Amino acid sequence: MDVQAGGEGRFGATVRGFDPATASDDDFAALKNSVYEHKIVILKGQSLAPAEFVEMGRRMGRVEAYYEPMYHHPDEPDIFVSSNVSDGDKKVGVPKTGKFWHADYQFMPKPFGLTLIYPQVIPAKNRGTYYIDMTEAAQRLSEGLKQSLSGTRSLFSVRRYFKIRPSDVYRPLGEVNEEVERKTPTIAHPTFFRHPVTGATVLYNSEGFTVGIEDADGKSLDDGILHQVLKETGQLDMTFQAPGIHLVSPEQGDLLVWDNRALIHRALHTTTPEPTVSYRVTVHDEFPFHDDKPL
Ligand code: 7UC
Ligand code: FE
Repeated sequence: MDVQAGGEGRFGATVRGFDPATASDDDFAALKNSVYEHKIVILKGQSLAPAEFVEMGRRMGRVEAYYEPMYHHPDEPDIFVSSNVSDGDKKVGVPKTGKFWHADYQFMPKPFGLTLIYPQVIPAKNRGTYYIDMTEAAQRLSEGLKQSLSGTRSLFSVRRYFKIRPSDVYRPLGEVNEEVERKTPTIAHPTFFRHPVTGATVLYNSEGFTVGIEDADGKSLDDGILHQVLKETGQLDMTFQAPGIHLVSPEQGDLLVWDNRALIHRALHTTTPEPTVSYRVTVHDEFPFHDDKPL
């Protein structure tokens, strides 16, 4: 396996010559170390069937299927399908997923440590995903904001980006809302936590899923503070030119693995009617997601 940091002028590292079918446990451990070190690794030249992609995830930790079945691959429920393509008259997966800044499962009590994305059909225009390294963003925050956030917890909910399911047609919106609050109640994570592998301070916050911030006594901080966090980290910049925003545009055969503690991401969806399909497997690594001790 050949790891090249910043290969091809890109964020993260590029890995060539990694074959999941023949890789040893040590090879997988080395790959995971590269992911924690570089935050995102792009494995080149992959050609995996859906079951092989899931198997690769299993070599990296405990795979967890998405909680809403409408995203599942018909043969491999552990694969989350983002797709605007219909298979005959059967729709597979969900279109326009993740088109907002977030970390995967950030609204759940135990988010995934690692996300694997394997693009299947790549559009020619407007392809890829934006990333922000929130360990770097934590360091860049203004001193005043760092102080306001110190020792706080951030509150998370999926409510603003929960997708209406086909079975929700004709249901009252209030009833759907109640179901979302019951199944995925608002939960808290430390605003700053220590990354269990790298020891870096992670700023755990996103425009998509953070719904509030509270101090150690459970008292809500002014909403202006959350706005300032989103602004200083670049999440409100709709030109995506802010320092710290990186675009990764994969090509056929690329498989991306990223550190879902350190990075937030935002999908760039094509505005043209081009087909686009991407498979995702999410994995809990062997470390606690965080130690639940706000810094
Ligand atoms: O449809 C979507 O954008 C899915 C999103 C609400 N959740 C992805 C995740 O893993 O948190
Ligand atoms: Fe995502």
